[in-house]
Amino acid sequence: RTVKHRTDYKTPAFTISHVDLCFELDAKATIVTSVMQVLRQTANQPLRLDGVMLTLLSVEIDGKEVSADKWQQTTDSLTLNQVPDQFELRIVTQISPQDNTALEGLYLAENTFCTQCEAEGFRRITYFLDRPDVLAVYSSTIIADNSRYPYLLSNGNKVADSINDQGIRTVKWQDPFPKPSYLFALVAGDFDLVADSFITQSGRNVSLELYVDKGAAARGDFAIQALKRAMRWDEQRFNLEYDLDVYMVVAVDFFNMGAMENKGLNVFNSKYVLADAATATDKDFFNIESIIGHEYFHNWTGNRVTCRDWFQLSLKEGLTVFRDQEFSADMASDTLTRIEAIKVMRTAQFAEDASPMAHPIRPEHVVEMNNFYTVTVYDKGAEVIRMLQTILGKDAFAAGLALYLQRHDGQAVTCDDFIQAMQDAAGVDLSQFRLWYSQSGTPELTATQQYDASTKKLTLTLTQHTAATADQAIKQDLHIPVAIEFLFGQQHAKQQHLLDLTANQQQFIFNNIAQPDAIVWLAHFSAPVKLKVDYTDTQLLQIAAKASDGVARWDAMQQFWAKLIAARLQDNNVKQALPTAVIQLMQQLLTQPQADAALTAELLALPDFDTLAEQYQQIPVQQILTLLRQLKIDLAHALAEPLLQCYNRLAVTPYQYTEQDVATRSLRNRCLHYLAELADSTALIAQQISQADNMTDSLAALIASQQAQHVDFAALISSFATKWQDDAHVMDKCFSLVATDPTEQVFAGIDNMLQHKLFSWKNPNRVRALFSAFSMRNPEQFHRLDGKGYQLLADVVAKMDPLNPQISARLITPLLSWRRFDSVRQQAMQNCLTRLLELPKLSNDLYEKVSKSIG
Ligand code: BAL
Ligand code: ZN
Repeated sequence: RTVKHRTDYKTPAFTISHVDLCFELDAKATIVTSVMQVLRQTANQPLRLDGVMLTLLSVEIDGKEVSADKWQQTTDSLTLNQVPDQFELRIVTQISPQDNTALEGLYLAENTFCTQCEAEGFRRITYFLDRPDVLAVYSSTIIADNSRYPYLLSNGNKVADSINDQGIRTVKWQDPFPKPSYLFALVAGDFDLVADSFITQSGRNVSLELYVDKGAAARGDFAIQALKRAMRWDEQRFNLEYDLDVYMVVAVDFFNMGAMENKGLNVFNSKYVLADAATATDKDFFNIESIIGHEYFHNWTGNRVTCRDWFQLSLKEGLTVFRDQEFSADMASDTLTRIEAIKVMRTAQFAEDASPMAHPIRPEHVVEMNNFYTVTVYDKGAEVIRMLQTILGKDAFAAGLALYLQRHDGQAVTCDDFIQAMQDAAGVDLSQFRLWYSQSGTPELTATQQYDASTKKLTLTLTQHTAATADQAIKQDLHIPVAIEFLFGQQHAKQQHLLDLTANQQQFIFNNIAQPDAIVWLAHFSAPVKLKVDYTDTQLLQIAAKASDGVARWDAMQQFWAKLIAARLQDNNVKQALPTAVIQLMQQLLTQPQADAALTAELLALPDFDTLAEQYQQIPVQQILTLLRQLKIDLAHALAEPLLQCYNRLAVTPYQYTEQDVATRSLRNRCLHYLAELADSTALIAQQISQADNMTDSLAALIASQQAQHVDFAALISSFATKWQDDAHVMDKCFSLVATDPTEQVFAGIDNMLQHKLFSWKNPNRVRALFSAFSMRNPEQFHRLDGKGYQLLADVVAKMDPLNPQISARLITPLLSWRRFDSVRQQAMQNCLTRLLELPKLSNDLYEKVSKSIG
C-alpha cells in the first residue's frame, strides 16, 4: 500500500482554472461531463488525473476526440501523455450513485443524491486533479426528473433554471470563488425549506436556506437561528463577513461525518441540524450550535484560504475548532464549553498519543487521508491555536489572523504560512512554538515549589518531558504557556500569572510574596499536557472551593478523585470511608442556591473511566470500574438528604434552551444520577419520566436507572422504544442506551436492536449509535475478560469494511491500543486484529490502522 510523505510535496504539473460540470442524474447510471480549462505549469510532464470507480466514456482535447491508445488508465488514474500547454479537456464518465455505500463522491440514499468530496471523494465523480492546491472556478449543471428531485443544488449562485415538456429540470449554478475540488457539492432531492435572511455588517442581504426532511421544518428553527448568531459573531469577533448571496445547509441522515463546509452549500448530518425539546437533549442543542458555527467559520478559515496539501489539515481544522469553541463559549456557558474541550483532550486525544496511531497535528505520513480526521488534528490543533492566543494576547492574535487571511486570500497554503503571519503581525519569534506542529505526544509537566519565609521568596520549578511515541522516538523541548493562580487562604486573595516554559527545566522566582496556600497550575488547561504536581487533598479541595476560575475548580475535584482512586487501587482497598472534607464540600455545593448550577453539576461529577484510564501505563480496567461504582454508591448514601433537597428545590419549568435552564437541568440530573443508587428511587425516576416535557430529562432518568441497574429499567426502555419507534434520531439514542447496558444483557439487547425496522448497516448514524456506544461507553462489557466484547466489535468492523471503510476504520479505534491492557485482554484483542488483517480485500483505511497496531 502506498505511503505518502509530507516532505514529498511537489507543485502540480498542471492546473485547472475553470471547470464546467454537467450531471445527468440517474440512480445507477449518472453521466458526468466535465469541461476543464487546463494549463501546464511544468514542462515535459504527462497529465495524470485522479479517478476511482469511474466508467470512462470519452475524452476530448480542444473539441477533438482522443483515442484510447493515447491514454493509460489504472484503478485510480487516467494519464494523457502528450498534451498542449493550454487546452480544453472534456471528459465524460458514468457512475452508479445507488451502489455507493461508502458515502464518498456522489451517492444516492433515501431518494436524495448527495456528495461528500473531502478529502478525496471528487475523484469518484470524475477524473480530475483532485488535490487542494488546484483552485478552479466551477459551474455545475444538474439535470433530473423534477417530480422526484424538485431541489437541484450546488455551490454558488443559481444562474439558470428550466423544465422541459417531459418534466426534466435543468438547473445551473455558478460559484465565483475559485475552490479546490474537495469543496464541490451537489444535492438533489425533495425537502422542506426553512428560509430566512441575514443582513451583513456592510448591509448586504444574504438568503439563508435550510433544507430538511419533509415534515421536519419546525425542527430546523434552532439551527437557522444559530447560523445567524454565528454570522454576526464572526463579524464582531474577527471582522469576517459572508461573501455569497445565498448560504444553504442541507440535512441528510446518511453521512459519514458531522457536517461538511462545501462553499455556499453545507451538507450536514441531520443529527446536527434537527432539534426540538421533545427529541433533542441540551447537549444536542449545544452541538448543533457549535457545528453550525464550525462549518460557517470555515468559509474563511478553510474555503477562502485553504490547505496546500492534506498534511496541512490542521491549518483549517484546528483553527476552525478553536473558532467554534470561542463562539460556543460566548453563546453558552464558557466554563462548560472549556470543560468539554478538556475532557476530549484528556480522554480521546491523550489516548491517541499513546496509541499506534500517534501523529503530530501536522502528520508526516499517511496511507489513507480519511484516517487523519482525528482528535489530534482537530482538538489538539485547536489547543495549539489557543496557546498562540494565550502567548500573543487576544488583540495580537486577531491581528495575526487578519494578516493571514489578507495575505493568503484565494490561496492554498501551509501551517508554516499561518505561523509566519502570526509572527509578522505580533513581532515575536515563534520558531520554538512551531515544534507543536511537528512533534507528537503528550508532554508531561512536573511542577514543584519552594518557599523561603525569611526572604519571602517563592521559587517555582517546571520540568517538561515528552515520552517517545509510536511514530517518533526523539522529542524536543516545547514552548509551553503555563497559566497559574496563587490562592492565599487568609486574605482570600488571588494572583494570576503566565509562565513561558521554553527549557527542559526552568525556575520562576517571585520576590516579596506571601506563601500561597495553593497554586492552580495550568489554569484553564493553558496547554495540552499532563500535569504532575504533589497536591495535598486539602489544597485540591481549597482550589475546588475557592479558585476564581470554574475550570480550575472542576479540575481540582477531578484530580482529588483520581488521586483517591489511585491510592485505593494501590492499597487494594475499595471499602474505605470517604474523607469528611470532601463530603462537607459537596454538601455545601448542594445547599448553595445562588451558586452556578452548571458548574456545581460538574464539581459533583466523578471522573469518567476514560479519563482515569489515561493515567495508567497499563489500564486496571476492573479495579477502576469497581472503585468508581463504589464511590458513586458511597457518595449517594453520604449525601442522600442534600441530594434530594437540591433535586426538589430545582424548579421544573416548560423547556427552554437557555443557559440558566440548561444549568438547572444539569444539576438536577446529576442529583438524580446519585439518587438512583438509593433504595426506593424507582418512583423518583418514573416520576421524572412521566413529567418530563423534554428529551434531556427523559434520557437522564433512563440513564440513571440503567447505570444503577434498576430491575424495572427493561420496562422503561421498552416503552421508550415503542414511543419513538418511528423517529430515527430518537431511536439512535435508544440504540446507544441499549448498547451501554453494563450487564451481560447488552448482547441480547444489541441483537434485538439489529432487527429494528429503522436499523440499517448502510446508515452510519445507526451503526455508530449501537457500536460506538458499546465500544467507547460501555467499558464493563466491552472489556470483558472473555473477549466477547472485542469479538462483537471485530465482527461489526469486518461486516462494515466492504460497505463503508471510513466507518469501519473509525470503529476499530478502541482495539488498536491493546498494549495498554493486561495479558488476557491483550491476547483477545490481538486475536481480533489478526483475524481482521487476514480478511481478503481489506480497505486501505482499516489496513493502515490494524497493521500499525500489530505490526
Ligand atoms: N471538513 C470536514 C468537516 C469539518 O471538519 O468541518
Ligand atoms: Zn472542520
